[in-house]
Amino acid sequence: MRIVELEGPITQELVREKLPRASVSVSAALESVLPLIHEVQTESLVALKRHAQAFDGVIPESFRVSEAQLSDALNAIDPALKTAIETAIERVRKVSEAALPEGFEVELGQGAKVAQRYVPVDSVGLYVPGGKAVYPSSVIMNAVAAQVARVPRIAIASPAQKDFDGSLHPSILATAALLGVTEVYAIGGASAVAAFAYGVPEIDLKPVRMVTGPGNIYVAAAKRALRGKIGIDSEAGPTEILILADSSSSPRSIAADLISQAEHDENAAVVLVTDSHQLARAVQIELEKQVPNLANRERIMAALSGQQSAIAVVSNFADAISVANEYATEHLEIHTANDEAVLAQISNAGAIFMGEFSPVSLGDYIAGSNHVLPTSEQAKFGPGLGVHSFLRPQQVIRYDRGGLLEVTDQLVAFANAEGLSAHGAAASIRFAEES
Ligand code: HSO
Ligand code: ZN
Repeated sequence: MRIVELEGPITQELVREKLPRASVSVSAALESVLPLIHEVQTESLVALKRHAQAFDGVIPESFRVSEAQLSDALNAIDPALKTAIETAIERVRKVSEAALPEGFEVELGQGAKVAQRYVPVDSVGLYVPGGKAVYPSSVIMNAVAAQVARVPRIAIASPAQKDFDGSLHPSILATAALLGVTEVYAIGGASAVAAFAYGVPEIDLKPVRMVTGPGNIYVAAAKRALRGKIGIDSEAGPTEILILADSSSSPRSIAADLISQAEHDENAAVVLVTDSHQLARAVQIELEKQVPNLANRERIMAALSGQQSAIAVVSNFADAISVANEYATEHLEIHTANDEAVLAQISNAGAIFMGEFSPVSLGDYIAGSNHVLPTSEQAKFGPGLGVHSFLRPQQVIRYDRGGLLEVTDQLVAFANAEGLSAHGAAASIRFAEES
């Protein structure tokens, strides 16, 4: 991994220049995705069959997964994995429940109340990739948040697998079964997003209101194309980790955590920011020691040696914190002599992992936090996925006669100023004699 010296002042421009993300162009993928979406909209099941043959190499016997297939997968799952999935579901559920917003009512005067309530969307389609990455953990993160938000209908789609007779990967099926999600489809890629948006009458797939979940660049392009017709979660770029560490930290643990996220993708962005040259070198040595023994070493090596990955050495720790804030990483780890003091100065990060014993992989699976997080600086303005993603705050206005009367003159003054006298009349007419 390259070492780059960063001299203050630390600006957004400097950080973008010295620590650039890999460039991944969703807009280029749009061109090939738009015809696929149109075909699903106009030809429905016929298009799904053609796309399955072309992209998944197999046409599933039934695009809707049967309840028997779900329970078979659950019966066959490795018991240790089953326990892990159950623990993850339980912990993510507890945290999601605590995150449920409560709503409120404000009394603004006699007989003048405004309340806010949270209403779930009525249906969600969760897309689950089926290619090189099979992530039952992502099924949990999306589905549990939607369940705790009380979304009445949750459906899952994932590409048909040639190796599993055109059905889905068993770990996905077993996870769906453990979550109690029974509406599951063997439909992949952009076609799945389109099927969720437009519905597929022949297999009784009704359109959903929102599509969430990870996917490759074509899935991201399909979500971008259909946004507005359906709601989507934020667009996910390649995984990122930034570690803030001082000389008190453990190079071995830090190297392992950097590697863990490099394992996802050649384009994963892996960054260490430190004020210690000694730590920088020690982490480099650790990386060289650990990487060759790992199953995914080639992908890891590609990510670590990419331009998007670096060890940034700064001249003081205040600059390190500024780099982290300007970079606005998906995952931030803090390994310092005083992690809480550093946390207090962090504004921009998707999720923050405190100290040596809170690695990102803990959050990926079983901490109880959600692992669907903002990438590509989106942490500067937006959150990751959670119960809030599936809830709409709605305001409820409750004024009685006295409450309205008290502000009618002011309302009329406003309306006249905007040249909209009918607006004013809509209030004042209630208090005028009928002529
Ligand atoms: N680190 C990924 C999530 C994940 N890791 C799934 C393992 N499985 C993006 O936050
Ligand atoms: Zn991960």
